[in-house]
Amino acid sequence: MFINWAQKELNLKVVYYGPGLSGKTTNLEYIYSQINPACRGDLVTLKTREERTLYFDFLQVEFGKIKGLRPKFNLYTIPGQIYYRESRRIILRGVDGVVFVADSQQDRSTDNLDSLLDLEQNLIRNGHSLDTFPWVLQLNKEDLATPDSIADLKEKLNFLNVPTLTAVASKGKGVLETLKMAIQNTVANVHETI
Ligand SMILES: Nc1nc2c(ncn2[C@@H]2O[C@H](COP(=O)(O)OP(=O)(O)O)[C@@H](O)[C@H]2O)c(=O)[nH]1
Ligand SMILES: [Mg+2]
Repeated sequence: MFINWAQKELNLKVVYYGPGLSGKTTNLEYIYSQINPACRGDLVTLKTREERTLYFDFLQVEFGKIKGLRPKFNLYTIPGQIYYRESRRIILRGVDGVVFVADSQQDRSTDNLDSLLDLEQNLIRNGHSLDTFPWVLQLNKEDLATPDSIADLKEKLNFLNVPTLTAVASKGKGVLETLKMAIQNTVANVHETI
């Protein structure tokens, strides 16, 4: 969180976390395509040749008012692949809220869990932890899931009973709903601190 009192701006950082290819970039692309250009900045995406996220994607959106301040939500994605651990740590610095984008396909179950544990470790490094930090769970790729895999994911990933939504990010389903929930969650938490 960063407050620019001269500009009456409240900057909040929301990070889309999750294993590689779960749909984090797709979420930001859809948000970018749907939000009035007056209320958002450019979508900055750094990609490798294989079109996987190398460092991060970034998008800034502006909504409403909080205690007379204009909140700007800085949305970031992390690179999910194991070897970008250092990038994830850097991106998580100063984080105010997290959207965990899980891949609902049955064979990604272990990858989801590994990524959630990685998030927990990195939150702890920042003085937070999953059980007190504002985060929401998006079960993405619902179109490729079986009823079993959704139930299994809820059991494995939602042991803390956080707000949970299913989504098909590639079709825009559940994307704005997830963002709204993440923003509400994050704002409720900062309200206590400003
Ligand atoms: N079938 C399906 N494909 C999806 C969905 N969301 C994303 N994808 C695809 O999954 C791939 C990886 O998505 P991407 O956003 O790059 O993943 P990231 O690594 O988490 O950023 C892309 O080909 C997307 O089009 C979804 O809900 N359903
Ligand atoms: Mg990506």
